[in-house]
Amino acid sequence: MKCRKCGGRAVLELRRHNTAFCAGDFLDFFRHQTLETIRRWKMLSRDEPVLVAVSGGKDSLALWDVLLEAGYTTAGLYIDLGIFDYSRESKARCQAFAAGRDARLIVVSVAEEVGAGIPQVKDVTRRPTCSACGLSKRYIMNRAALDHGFGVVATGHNLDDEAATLLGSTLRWDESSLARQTPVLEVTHPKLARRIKPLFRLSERETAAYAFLRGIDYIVEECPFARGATSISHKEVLNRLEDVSPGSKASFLLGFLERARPRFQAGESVDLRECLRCGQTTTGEVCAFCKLADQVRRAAPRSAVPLGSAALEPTDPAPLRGLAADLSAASEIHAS
Ligand code: Q46
Ligand code: ZN
Repeated sequence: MKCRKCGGRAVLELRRHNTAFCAGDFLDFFRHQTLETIRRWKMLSRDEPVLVAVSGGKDSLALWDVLLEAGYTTAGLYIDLGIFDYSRESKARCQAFAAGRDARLIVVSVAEEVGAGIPQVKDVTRRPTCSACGLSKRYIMNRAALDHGFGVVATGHNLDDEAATLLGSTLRWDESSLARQTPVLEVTHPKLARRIKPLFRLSERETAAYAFLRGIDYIVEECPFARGATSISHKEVLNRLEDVSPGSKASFLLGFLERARPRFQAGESVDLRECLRCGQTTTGEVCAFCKLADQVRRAAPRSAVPLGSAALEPTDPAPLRGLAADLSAASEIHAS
């Protein structure tokens, strides 16, 4: 297999683009796709500082790497969810990445903000774990951006993430999620930072290959709470479709963004105001994050296990689905 660009030995075949690249040309392709996405979707201007939400995984660290290389002014934001070894190891990866590039990393701990880490929050609220976690992450991302003077937050969502979210929302015909699914969430209130997803046209396999070829040390295990998530089944279904018809994920997502989303967006109007307690945006009087923190506070005296303790740490190995996917991308590179 030959590189389409230089004719040298290719290390990765991209069936949906009907092409293959050597290591150097693949890295250029990846950077170009990311920066072109930023330009075409008007995500960022050249001199606009951007806060990059990093989880320690391949996608967000690959994104930060591309933005740093391209000369953007960035800081990383790591949100410590307090999820046992997963959080300890992912935080260490982010700190090492930042230290190795002399980049600024802001760390915010959910336990300090809400009163307990995500595993303990899960025990005191009726919300599904990922819903409480997602709410906390969105809130902290926005507040950290405003507190530190960033008007925009970038996340590492890739094509597989976005296509799986779209499939889930479509299966439920969740019109408000469909209206909000976009790679650029524009601000509709002065207290909101713009949210952008510059990797949304690159697949999980491509970000794994980029991180591997760049020597980025990222955490391959997924969060233990990801086990059994419906988004994983949606990704598997889409992977099967992609196998028989390369390009399916991209045409599903891009077709939606171009042709269908404007119709859902038209019916969506939300009246935002400021939370009476914290000043962040909400549709009611007190925001969902403040209510969550209240629930945790009320539960603290009743809890048998001190909130914030790691006594409930699971003994099962962390799910290795991410590892399997990444190894297959890496072994393709080795084998070729
Ligand atoms: S939402 Fe759920 Fe993730 Fe939070 S609890 Fe883990 S799996 S980290 S993307
Ligand atoms: Zn609030």
